[in-house]
Amino acid sequence: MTLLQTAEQIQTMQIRGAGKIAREAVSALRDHAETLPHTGDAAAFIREMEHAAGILLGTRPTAVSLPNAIQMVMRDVRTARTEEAARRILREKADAFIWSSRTALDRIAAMGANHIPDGSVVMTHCNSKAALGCILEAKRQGKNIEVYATEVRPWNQGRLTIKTLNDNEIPTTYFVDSAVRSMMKEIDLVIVGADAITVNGAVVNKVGTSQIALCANEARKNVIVTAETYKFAPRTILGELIQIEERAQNEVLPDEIAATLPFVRVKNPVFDVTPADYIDMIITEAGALPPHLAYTIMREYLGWGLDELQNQFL
Ligand code: RUB
Repeated sequence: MTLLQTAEQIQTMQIRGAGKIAREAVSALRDHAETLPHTGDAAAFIREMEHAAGILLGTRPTAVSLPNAIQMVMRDVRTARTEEAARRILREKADAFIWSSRTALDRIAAMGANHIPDGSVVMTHCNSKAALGCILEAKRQGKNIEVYATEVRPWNQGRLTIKTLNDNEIPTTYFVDSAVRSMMKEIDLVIVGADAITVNGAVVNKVGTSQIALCANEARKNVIVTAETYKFAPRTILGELIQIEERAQNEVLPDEIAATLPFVRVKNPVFDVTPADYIDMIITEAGALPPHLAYTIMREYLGWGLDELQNQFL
């Protein structure tokens, strides 16, 4: 698949989910470099790779895993002195990112499974590889668990989730998003993924997550977020906001119906923000942390200490 095809598939959601988007984007960058002729001109090679990175970055705005992954791969490529060095660094960094991303999922699954007691009923929302990993690991350990999964309008990612759960013989209950509050009394805890986590510990995830967290808070049920450290958004330290993707209105209301309703406006935000107060724990590969330790992750894991921050303002 070419880089443009990968970009198109991310944009049209054939490739989706924050972790997968990051891994596929990094693979596309690595494979794109292989298609470029060797000219000995490092600057030209780096320019072309920056252009390619820009195309990938323009696909979807919310999942911070995408810019973080591209930055991890491109950072040292930019300072390479020869084309061959730039190519080698790019290959090594891309492979390292993909490997560490998979390892992170395994560690999160192991830690998350510890928080799913035998006999419990877990609610999940959307289709998160990190969240599902914990549920599958709990099942693998022989725990008797059940899952409540939402439909996830308008893209119905819940169908992907229930397919995986069914394939793994996990008893699952499927329901429309608006039934979340009614279902709260039947579940024990909530586990979801994340597209971005801000410095104040707020979690950006599939729209509807914040309503689930609000209902869980009311019902005194724990909300666990599972997220690899590259889902933390260091630039929120500088006051940058996470852009919430708004997709086309015809994903919600067909054009032919909308055409008959000239006074009706359709909004289609695909993510929302859950404040830290509604989250009990964020499970990362670095450990299970309370959300207010988000800055520690940014400093220790992503290298955004106070020195780096000051450099941003110079
Ligand atoms: C996917 C979504 C997922 C997160 C985490 O939204 O909100 O919960 O991306 O997923 P979309 P993962 O379907 O719009 O991409 O844990 O797999 O990274």
